[in-house]
Amino acid sequence: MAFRLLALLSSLLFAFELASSACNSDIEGPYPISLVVYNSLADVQNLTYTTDIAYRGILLGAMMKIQESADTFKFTITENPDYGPYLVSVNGVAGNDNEQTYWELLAQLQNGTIIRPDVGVGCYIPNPHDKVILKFTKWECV
Ligand code: B12
Ligand SMILES: *[C@@H]1O[C@H](CO)[C@@H](O)[C@H](O)[C@H]1NC(C)=O
Ligand SMILES: *[C@@H]1O[C@H](CO)[C@@H](O)[C@H](O)[C@H]1NC(C)=O
Repeated sequence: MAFRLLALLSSLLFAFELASSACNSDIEGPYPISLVVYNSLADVQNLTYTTDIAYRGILLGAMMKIQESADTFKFTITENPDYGPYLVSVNGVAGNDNEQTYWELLAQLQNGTIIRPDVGVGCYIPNPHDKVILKFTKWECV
């Protein structure tokens, strides 16, 4: 008797799961990315952080999540009316126009290729397993 009830219950549950998974078939879970803070102008160690990012979530969201959870990661931005958030400083190190320094945004894809996104942190959508690199560096005048 108890067994029959259990069997009925579990088949009901199964039917329910089928129905709900059919409705939610478009839902994609979060995926992991890592973030490397790399100061190419100073002799300091890289810092690496990892987090989960929402399916097709923006990098800025992942950075805010890391900032909340790791007290060794802090950043500041300014809002540009055309291009959104500009990354000014990371962990107290700020870009400086006179010294032509800035935080460059790079991403190492899962297959090793390093790309330089053509958008900033507010628009870049990391791929699953991206290693996002925030590189403090200089720009060259042309
Ligand atoms: C010069 C330049 C830079 C210089 C700015 C140095 C300086 N202080 O002068 C440096 C090298 C720092 C730079 C960096 C980046 N840039 Co830039 N940059 C340009 C460029 C060639 C000219 C801008 C300019 O001087 N306009 C004239 C002045 C008078 O107008 P302005 O409004 O004051 O210009 C300011 C903004 O453009 C701002 N700025 C420059 N780049 C970026 C990028 C972002 C995301 C933001 C929010 C602001 C911003 O800095 C300028 C000076 O203050 C433009 C392309 C173009 N031909 O316009 C790309 C451009 C604006 N940059 C772009 C990008 C993607 C970046 C980076 C994200 C690249 C990377 N992967 O690292 C980084 C920013 C990273 C960060 N820290 O957030 C894109 C933005 C596209 C978008 N929709 O997001 C553009 C359009 C080039 C492209 N790929 O098509 N950039
Ligand atoms: C820091 O990270 C950059 C970018 O991934 C890499 O090129 C560099 O070798 C690293 N430096 C150290 C000391 O690990
Ligand atoms: C790595 O993947 C990117 C994007 O999927 C692709 O454009 C690139 O050619 C690949 N590189 C290698 C070395 O496989």
